[in-house]
Parts: sequence; C-alpha cells; structure tokens
Amino acid sequence: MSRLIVVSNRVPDPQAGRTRAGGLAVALEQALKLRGGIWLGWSGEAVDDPSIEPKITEVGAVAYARLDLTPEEVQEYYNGFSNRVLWPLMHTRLDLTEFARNELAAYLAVNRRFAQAIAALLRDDDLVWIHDYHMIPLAAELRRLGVKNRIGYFHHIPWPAPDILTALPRHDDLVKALLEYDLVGLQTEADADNLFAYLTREYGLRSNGRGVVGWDDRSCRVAHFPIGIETEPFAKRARRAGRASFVREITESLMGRKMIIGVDRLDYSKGVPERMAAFEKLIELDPDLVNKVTYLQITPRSRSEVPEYAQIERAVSETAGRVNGRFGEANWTPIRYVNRAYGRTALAGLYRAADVGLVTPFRDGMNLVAKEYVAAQNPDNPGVLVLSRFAGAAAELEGAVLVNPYDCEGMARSIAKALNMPLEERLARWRINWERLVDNSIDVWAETFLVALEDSQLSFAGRLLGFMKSSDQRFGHSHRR
Ligand code: GDG
Repeated sequence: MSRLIVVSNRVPDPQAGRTRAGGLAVALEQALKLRGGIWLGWSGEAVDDPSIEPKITEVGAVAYARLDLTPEEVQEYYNGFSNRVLWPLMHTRLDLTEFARNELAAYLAVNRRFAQAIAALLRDDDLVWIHDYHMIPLAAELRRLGVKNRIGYFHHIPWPAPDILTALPRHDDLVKALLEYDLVGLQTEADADNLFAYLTREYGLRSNGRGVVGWDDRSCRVAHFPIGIETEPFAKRARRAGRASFVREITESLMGRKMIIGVDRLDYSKGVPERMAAFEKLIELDPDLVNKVTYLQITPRSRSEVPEYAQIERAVSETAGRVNGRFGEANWTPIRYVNRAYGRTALAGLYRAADVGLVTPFRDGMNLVAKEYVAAQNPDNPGVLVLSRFAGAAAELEGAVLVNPYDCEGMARSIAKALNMPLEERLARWRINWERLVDNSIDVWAETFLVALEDSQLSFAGRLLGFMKSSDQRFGHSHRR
C-alpha cells in the first residue's frame, strides 16, 4: 500500500487536546495511520520570518508537518483570496467577492511554498491527497517541480455554475491548475455537472463517459464523493451524552417545551438570520406556540478578521434580539443564541434532545451538521431534520423535510409540520436517512476516494483511446473568453 500525504490548509497539533476534533480530522488520521504518511499544512501561526521547512512531529506512523505563514500571507492568502474571493464565489455570492491581484499573488506564492515543502518529503510511490479551495494550484506547482506522483484533490464546498465562475478574473488559470490533478472529487453530482459544463463551454472538453477529461498528455478524472460522518460512533456518543449533567441541565430547563436546534459556524452561507426570521414567522402564524417551543442556536465565531463575518455576527444578534424582544416572556426566551463552541459530546447530546434539527444554508458543499443530527437521534423516537434544498446533503437525505431558505413563510410552515409530525412518519423518514449514513460513513468516503486515486493511473491509459476533443480546442489555442 502506498504511503499517504494529506495536505490541508490547517493541520491539527497532535499534542493539543482532541476533544473537539471533527469526523473529518479523525477519518484522515485513520487513513494516515493505516497507510503511514504525512499530514502537511499551515500551523495556524503567523510569524515574521517563517522557516521554509515544516516543524515535524511524529506520532506512530504519522508525521504532522506544520508550516508557519507571515502575517501578510495570512491576510492575503487566507483572509483575502481564500475567504473573500473563493469562498463567496463558490457559494454563489458574487456581491461579496472582493478580488485583488496582490491577494491572488499571495495565494499562488503560499501554494508554491507548500509545494516545495511537500516535494522535499515525497517518495516516488506516495499518494498525495489535497483538501479544499485554499490549495487548488498545489498540483500544478508540484508538477512544475517535476513531481509525477498521483495527486488527488477534494473540494469541500460547492462548485458554482459556469456563469458565476467566469466572473472570477483569471478563472481559466484556476481551472487549468485543477486539471493537473489525477482525480478531482466534488461533493455532489450537481457540483461535478457544473465543472463539466464549464470545461465544455470554455474549452470544448468533454468527459469520456467515465468522468475523465484529457488534453495533451494528461488526464484528470472528475467525480463526486459525498462526504459522510463517523455514523455509528457518533450515534453512540449521543446515546451516552444523554446522561451527561450538561445535557440534562439544558433539557430540564426547557420545562417540557419542545426544542429546535441549529448548529453552524457563524457564516453568511448558513442562513442563520433568515432561519430566525422563519422561527419568528412560525410564532406569528401560530400564537399557541408562545412559551411552548425553544430554539437553541449554537454558532461559534469563525474568520472574525474578515469584515463580512463581523457583519453577519451583528445581523444574527440583532435578529435574535428582535424576536426575543417581540415574543419573549419573563419565564421564556424564544431563541437561545450562543456564540461559542461546545465539545462534540455535548453537541451530540443536544442534537438528540432536540425535536427538530434546523439546517437552512443558502449553499453548502455537504453540511455535516445535518448528518450528525440524524445520527444522534433516538431510533425509537427520532426528531425531524428540516433541511435546505441547497445543501449537498439534500441529495442524499431524502427523509428530510426539504425547504427553500429564500422562502420565509415556507420555512415557517415546514417547521410547524416537523413539530407536529406523528411518530410513524418521523420513524419512516429517519430510517431512510439513517440507512444513507450507515452506507456512506466517513471511512467509506475516504477509502473510496483513495481507491479511485490509486486507480487513476489506469485512467491515464485513457488518453491512448483518444478523448472527445479536437486538437484546435486545446488550451492556449482557441478557448473562448
Ligand atoms: C465545510 C463545508 C462540508 C459546529 N459547531 C461546533 C462544532 N461544529 C462542527 C459540526 C460539524 C462541523 O463543525 C461543521 O461542518 P459543516 O459541514 O456543517 O460546515 P463547514 O464548517 O462549512 O464545512 C461543508 C464540510 O466542509 C465537510 O466537507 O460539509 O459543506 O462548508 O462537524 O459538528 N463542533 C464542536 N463544537 C461546536 O460548537 N465540537
């Protein structure tokens, strides 16, 4: 089995406590332990004169290689191009996309630096697995250094429609860099279709029917690999968490009221103020719900240095304040809004205690909260997942009550339906979702991606069969602008 090199923007510090580690970190660590290898990325530190060599900590068969960035790089590569250009663009928020050439230059320079650090550690047979939009040009930089290893990329966030992507200055460079990977994994079929639509429209490239596109002497396979969660362990954690005093205190404080839960990083893509407005509409439509239902919204801060995140924080606080001021009573706070992170076990217990899980992003690559909510339910008396049709998870979780986050009243009515749903229907819907989660746990996801990457060398042979592309449509010749 080949050694595995995982690259992501952040690498966990193996010496730090891991109680908050999410399913993705755990699954990647498992794959690394199995194959032996290296996890390389940013340490999270900003220093004036960072070493070009990573700090390496070995734990068993896994080496954690952590690189520092300069404060300017954090500003331009991370807060700038990654989070003020690619993040909003990929979430179809052109209104928030703030392109600046110096930030693109920093993004490319950081990727070049990461590539040099990886190349120095690589062996011929290593498999390289790169994660997310911070690192799109990494394979191109590695190829420039002569690296011939199999390199895969997984895109955790949505891939937008071609019209949106072409609004990015130099979009063609970004996509050409993407095609330097042997395997590009997206969350959903719709994301993969968007990428193929771009490739056809801009370059006349078409898939060979197995998701492989080729040009000159290279080929790249594009496929969807919906990410999962650690289904059974998370369900077990939720069962145990019910006994924890923290969870018991919260359920007792509800005094028999129903509970709705929302858990999201504080991000404008998650639709939190609009969800609160839908809860407000729910009470407006059905005043009998006054003092009968509590909505707990857990929203840890993220990317606080990016201005749009300060704005969304204000919008969420103001909306929660408005609803609580309008409907609250001395003995009832309709929305309990918490601005901090909880441990994973506490979270699992709270999901289980909630009658409704409210997940209403405007766009989301997958949304793991939706899956965690389902996994945490009591199989004999499950709660109902109310899920945005624009979350990647909606393609799999057919048992959810799907909503349109742009339709406030529609969401309110769907929440009412979820709160009143009879046990039989709750059970039927939950079972459909649970089976999906069991079949596609995060271990299955990681292994499926890695097997496809190992096989991707075979697809190289595909170029001998000829691709559905004529020579005058090659890069640099005639692609449309
Ligand atoms: C990106 C994509 C894609 C949240 N609050 C707390 C906490 N969390 C954990 C959740 C969940 C994770 O954070 C959030 O994952 P999501 O998938 O919901 O969203 P993003 O952070 O935007 O993730 C997304 C994902 O990548 C994976 O590919 O699904 O579409 O945007 O696991 O539980 N964890 C703890 N305390 C909290 O307060 N411990």
